[in-house]
Amino acid sequence: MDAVLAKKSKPKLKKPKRFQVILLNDDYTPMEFVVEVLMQFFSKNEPSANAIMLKIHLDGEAVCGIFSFDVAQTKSTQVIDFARQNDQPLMCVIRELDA
Ligand code: TYC
Repeated sequence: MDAVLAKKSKPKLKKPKRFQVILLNDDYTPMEFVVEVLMQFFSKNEPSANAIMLKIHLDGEAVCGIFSFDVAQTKSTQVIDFARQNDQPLMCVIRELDA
């Protein structure tokens, strides 16, 4: 009986997509509020929260974390809800990495 050789199939594993959560600068949200957001929602310590806040203030935006789509979306919504509850215009967006 002839041997049947199974063709070696390539593993079809796709890399999971990653999403940056980005805070945007504005002229109104207090710096201390942004530092609080970075500590509360992105688990930053105070020096690193301060550094990220200043980068946003100077450059217009900064990446606060990289997550799966669901986590990124949830964080962004939570930050915007928290800002609106406190009457702040702070904006948070997500951006796909390597898209
Ligand atoms: N630019 C704001 C101010 O001068 C501070 C600020 C920083 C606002 C970061 C938003 O994502 C932000 N009060």
